Amino acid sequence: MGHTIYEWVYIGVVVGILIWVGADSWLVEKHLEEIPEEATTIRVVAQQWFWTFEHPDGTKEVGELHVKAGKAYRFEVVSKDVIHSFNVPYFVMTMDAVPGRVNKIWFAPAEPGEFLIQCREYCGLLHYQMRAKLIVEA
Ligand SMILES: [Cu+2]
Repeated sequence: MGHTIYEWVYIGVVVGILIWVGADSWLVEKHLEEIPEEATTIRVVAQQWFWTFEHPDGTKEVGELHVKAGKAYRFEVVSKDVIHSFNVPYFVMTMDAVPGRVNKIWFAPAEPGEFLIQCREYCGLLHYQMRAKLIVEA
């Protein structure tokens, strides 16, 4: 009893669909994770219990981050003490801040506005106060 031609066609169609869906999701993921060349790098420093943001020109902001709408930003997320997590709920952006490591994530806000930045990893007594404000300027 061998396989009939119909069984081989069926197997071929199923395998084809799996390859197509797999390739498509791979492309979407690549697009989401690939940081644009022109993105401005901002260093995000987490420590108990506040955020510091360092711009390319050396200026630092504590508890506030000013960016411009319509531009792309690459965040290099680091920690000075324990594990934290950089989280901007509005942009569904989360990246762990791990001592000794530089984790990267990017975004490109389209519209001006003010948004919450918070720590999403319990990091000690005042974890709940570890917040900052993201200000997207026009
Ligand atoms: Cu924290």
